[in-house]
Amino acid sequence: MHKAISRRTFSIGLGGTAAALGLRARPAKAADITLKFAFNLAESHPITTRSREAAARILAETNGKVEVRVFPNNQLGGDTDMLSQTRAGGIDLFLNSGINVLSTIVPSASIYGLGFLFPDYATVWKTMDGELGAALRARIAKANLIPMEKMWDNGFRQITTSSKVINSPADLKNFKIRVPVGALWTSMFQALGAAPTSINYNELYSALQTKVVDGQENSLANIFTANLFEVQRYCAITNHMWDAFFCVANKRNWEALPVDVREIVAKNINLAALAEREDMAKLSTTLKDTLTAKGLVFNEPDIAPFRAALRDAGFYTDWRKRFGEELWGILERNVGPLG
Ligand code: X2X
Repeated sequence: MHKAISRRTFSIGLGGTAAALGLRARPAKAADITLKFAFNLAESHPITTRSREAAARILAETNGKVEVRVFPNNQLGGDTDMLSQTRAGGIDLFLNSGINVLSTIVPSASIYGLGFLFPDYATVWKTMDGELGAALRARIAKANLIPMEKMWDNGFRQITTSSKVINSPADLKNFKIRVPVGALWTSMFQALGAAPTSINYNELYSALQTKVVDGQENSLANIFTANLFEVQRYCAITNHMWDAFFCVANKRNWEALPVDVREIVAKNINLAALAEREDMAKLSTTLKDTLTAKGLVFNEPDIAPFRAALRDAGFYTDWRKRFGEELWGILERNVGPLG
């Protein structure tokens, strides 16, 4: 974080000029505070659009004094690198999935990625905006990362391959698939019989192109916005997990901000997350057609055998022990009995 003046004495005036400046406002002079906001998703992803919108609102509402600089598309490094920078304070605000690198610091943050957990978005948001989300945010805060309240949707995940149609767990046997860097992801695809490799998102396209791996799994929004359809041929609609991002702030940098600035930043980031969820819901109605037109070939396997394979491999029993009874109990109260 860059600060031009002492934060102890700095406080913004919440005058009518904010509205007068409008969302297109640019600071006439350099902002007093600049915050770096970074993540892995592509420029055209709704998360990027909505973060830029939040940044414009924050600038306007602070009369040009607080500039949030948005760095999408791994501009500041891959996820592992961005997480280190966030912990060190070089990045102020980091958007990352609790199942992804964030789980290397806060393992329980990945619990919502358990296979075949959520039947629909109604259950997703009831759970994550409710008791489970609060419990995970409390655990993240203990790791000196301050989580904003609302999660950003990263979508239900589907499996793509360059080589074959995935119709049953047997088709995944020894299949070389990329997964993000998180223990739950590796464990899940091992339990399904595949051969997962952890690769950060910034290296995914080239890993697929050079056939380091033959497939990957992601939301249709990411398959589209990261151009993965160019290097993949088949897509199985498995909805095997749902993912979302926490926005976490470096604790020291966050607490150095004046309280009124914190409020404006948090409010606009949370509003942006809610708007982004709507964007994703709208996009989900058209993406299959869009990607079909780009040449991706879809199939819709019966998911019961995939679920059974996870159960039989002891996946749920194993992770229940790792997550512990408290979180497991909260989860089951929201989604019903697991395993
Ligand atoms: O790395 C991925 O696949 C992505 C973009 O979906 C996540 O950050 C979990």
